[in-house]
Amino acid sequence: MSQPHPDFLFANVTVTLEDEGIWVVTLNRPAKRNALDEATIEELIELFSKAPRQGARAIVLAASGDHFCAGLDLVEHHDEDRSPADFMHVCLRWHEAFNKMEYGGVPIIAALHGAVVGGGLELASAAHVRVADETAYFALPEGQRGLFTGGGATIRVVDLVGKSRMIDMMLTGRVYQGQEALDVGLLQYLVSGSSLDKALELARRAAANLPLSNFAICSAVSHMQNMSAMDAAYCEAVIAGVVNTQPDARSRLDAFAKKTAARVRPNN
Ligand code: 1HE
Repeated sequence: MSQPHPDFLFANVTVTLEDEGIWVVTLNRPAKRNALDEATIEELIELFSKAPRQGARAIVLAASGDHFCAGLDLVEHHDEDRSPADFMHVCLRWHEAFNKMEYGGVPIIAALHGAVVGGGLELASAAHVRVADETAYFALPEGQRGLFTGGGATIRVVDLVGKSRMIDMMLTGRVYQGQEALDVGLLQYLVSGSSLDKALELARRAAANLPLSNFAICSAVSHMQNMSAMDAAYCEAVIAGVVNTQPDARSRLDAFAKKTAARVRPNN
């Protein structure tokens, strides 16, 4: 069962409903390498603002064509000839979209291929899990374009790879791909087949968790990173108080106590 979501019939982003409450969100402007123009960002804001309240259990973020996303729409940026204030507001809309993703409480698994560059990497880094195939490559070409990041890379890409690597990527145009991209932390899964298939498999696994647990995992961890250690520990206790006593967890605990629940085992 895969059908278009009737509430999100957008021009640049398609949303389909799969089974088990999984949504597949696909950037759908391949002729422009899925570059992010203002209209696309507004679609992402609407979608990721509403998804947590509309029953999404997990979301796969994918893209059509040969590339995941070429970042900021440079042609629109050139044509608009924006003022500093105009572009500040553009960036604030990007932050709105990406914060809704990171803090929204619904697991988002990005299925990456081809170019994941500039703002495309900023978008991917707002997902909770990144899966890439062997065609995927990662770069921050802003320095070469006479630009700077504006969609959260100074926060999220630094979180992934560290300050020095991000600065190197921007200064020198360094491109990461394959095993090296995995090793530096740009992604969590590198697959030889389809990143979309793997992302769907992971989304199904995440969707089998209780929604309140996923809400905590996919919002609280990020909020806590912004806090002092003392405040984060306090917040963790309060959230665990709510999540770990949820009535829906009782049957899972009961199954463990009765030895019918799966045990945690090594992979091989
Ligand atoms: C675009 C864009 C774009 C392609 N904005 N239109 N981002 C970049 O610096 C990446 C710029 N793009 C590229 O390096 C390449 O296009 C790709 C490696 C992604 C793909 O290469 P290729 O050979 O498949 O495609 P192409 O021939 O370069 O482009 C095909 C079309 O897509 C063409 O349009 P057409 O109408 O002439 O056919 C391109 O203009 C269009 N296109 N990329 C607009 N980015 C909040 S601050 C964020 C800062 C940034 O993200 S800086 C941007 C970094």
